Amino acid sequence: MSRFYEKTSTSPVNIAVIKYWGKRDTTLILPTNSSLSVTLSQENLQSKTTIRASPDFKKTRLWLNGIEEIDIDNNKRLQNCLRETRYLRKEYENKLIKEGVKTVIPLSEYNVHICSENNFPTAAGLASSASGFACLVYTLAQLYELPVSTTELSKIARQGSGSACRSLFGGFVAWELGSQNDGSDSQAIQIAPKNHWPELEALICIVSDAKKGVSSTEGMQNTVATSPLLQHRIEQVVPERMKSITEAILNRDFQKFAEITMRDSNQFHAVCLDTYPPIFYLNDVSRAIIRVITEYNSSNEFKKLKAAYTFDAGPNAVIYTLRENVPEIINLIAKYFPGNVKNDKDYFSDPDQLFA
Ligand code: 2P0
Repeated sequence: MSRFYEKTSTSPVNIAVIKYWGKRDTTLILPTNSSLSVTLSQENLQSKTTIRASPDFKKTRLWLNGIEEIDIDNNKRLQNCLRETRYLRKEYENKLIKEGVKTVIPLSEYNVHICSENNFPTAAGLASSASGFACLVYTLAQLYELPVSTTELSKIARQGSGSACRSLFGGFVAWELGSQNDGSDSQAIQIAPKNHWPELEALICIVSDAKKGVSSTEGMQNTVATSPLLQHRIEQVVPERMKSITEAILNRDFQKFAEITMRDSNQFHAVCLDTYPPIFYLNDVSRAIIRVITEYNSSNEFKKLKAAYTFDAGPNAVIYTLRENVPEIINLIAKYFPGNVKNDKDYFSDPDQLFA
C-alpha cells in the first residue's frame, strides 16, 4: 500500500430528558419538537471509529464491531454524512489552493475505509446509532481537518440519526428543532458542560438486551401520522419544558430537573400508547422500577425527589440522581430485583433500612 491518512476517535452515548419523537422531514431528519439530553461520560459506553482514506481504495467500505462488513451503497443516511463532510473538505481544499498552499492533499477525492465499534451491546437499547453516527461525523471532520464548529457538524450527524447530533457535545445538550425547511437551523448546542453539575449521576438498569420490536425510526412516524396527543405535546408541552429544564440545569435544581424528566418520559410513552396501533416499549419490570422510584421519592420526610427515571424506546431504565444517593438506590434496586445487581458489594449495607 502506498499512502494513507487515518484518524480514530470515540463518541459517547446520550440519554434524553426531553424526548425526540417525530420528524417533520424524514430525509433531512428534522424533528417535530426540540429535545434535550445528558451526555454520559463513562468510558465503557462509547463508540470508537477509525477512518482511513487512501488513493488506492477502490470503494468506500464499512465494518461494524470488528467483523461484519455492512453494505453501504443503499444506506442513504450514511451516504448523506459522507457527502456532506466531503463537500466541506472540497471547499476547504479549494480555499487552501486559492491561498497558495502548495501541498493540498485531495482527501475529498479518496475512498475511505471505516471501522466502527461499540464497547456495549448494540441491542441493549442504549442509543448506539447516536454515538455511532456522532463518531462517524466527528472522525471524518478530524481526518479532513474541517475548520467548522461542533454545532455545524451536528447538522451533518443529525442526518445520520437524529439523536446523534446531541452526542457531539459533552454535558447538557439541546437539539433545537429550528424553523427552516432546509435544516440549516436544526442543530445541537451545549447548554452547560459536564463539570457544571458533577454531582449528577446516571444509573443504567438493563431490563432486557433483546432487540426492540418497533424501531424508533418507524415507530415515531406512526406516532406522527396517528397520535392527536403528539400534536398537543409538540405545541403545548415541549416548548415550556425545554425552557424550564434548561433553567433547572443552569441552577442545578434537582427537584425541578427530576420532575420534568419523569413527566417527559411518561408523556413520551403515553404518545406511544396513543399511536394507532399502539407501541409498547415498557414492560412489567420497567413499570416496577417506576413504582420503586416513586415510592423512594415519597418515602423521605420532606417528599424531596431524590431520583428520576427515564425510558427510551425500550424497557431499560436510566435513573438520574445526585452522587450522595447512589449507594441507596443501588441497594434499592438490589432489594427489589435480587440477583441482578453486579458489583454491589461496596453499596449493599443495610437494605432493610430503606424506606424506613
Ligand atoms: C431521544 N429517542 O430523544 C428519543 C427518546 C428514542 C426515545 O432519539 O430515526 O434513533 O435515527 O432519527 O435518533 C431515537 O431516535 O431515530 C431517539 P432516527 P433515533 O433520545
